[in-house]
Amino acid sequence: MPISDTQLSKFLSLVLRHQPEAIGLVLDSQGWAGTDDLIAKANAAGTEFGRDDLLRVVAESDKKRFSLSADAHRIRAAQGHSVSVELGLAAQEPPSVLYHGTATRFVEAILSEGLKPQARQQVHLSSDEATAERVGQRHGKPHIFKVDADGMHAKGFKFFRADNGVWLTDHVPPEFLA
Ligand code: HQG
Repeated sequence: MPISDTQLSKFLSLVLRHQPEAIGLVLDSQGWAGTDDLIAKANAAGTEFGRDDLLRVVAESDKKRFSLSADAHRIRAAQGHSVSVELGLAAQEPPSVLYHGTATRFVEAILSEGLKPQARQQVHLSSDEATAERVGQRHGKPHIFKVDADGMHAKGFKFFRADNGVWLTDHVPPEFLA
């Protein structure tokens, strides 16, 4: 059965971030899959879509979740992986302040342990508060942490900017959180 664009976007997040093996797909070390391979394996596993559908969902993704190679024959998730991938991003100087939205029930643990990647490969941060608020709402009553990215950068912590603008870092110790 053909699927909606929203379902296709969720399906792509699942196989490109978390469970490529669900359809027998293998990502390379940087998280890329061949688009033809992806389409063939998805269709064989009962998730029907074509190349046009794939390109439309990639282009229209609100958060630009997926990146295409220059020749559009390879695709990967811009961020959010739980499978181990090396995105190959160069470390960059972050904006002086970054934001992380979470749920109020996690605040106490975060203040004692800092921000940890949990199931993902890295901690996800945003450059604006509104995005952080939306991210936090996914988990419950939102709480926004301000991250002293400038202070972390000065201490040698590395920051990476995913293709879609999300900022990534390995761990944010509590002393950099407000
Ligand atoms: C929390 C979405 C307890 C953390 C979004 C978060 C984002 C802790 C949750 C992207 C903790 C993990 C990522 C600690 C962190 N103790 N809880 N020490 N450290 N946490 O979903 O950042 O729509 O893995 O605060 O827009 O919410 O999927 O991460 O609440 O960019 O494209 O543990 O996913 O993008 O949750 O979201 P997640 P996230 P997509």
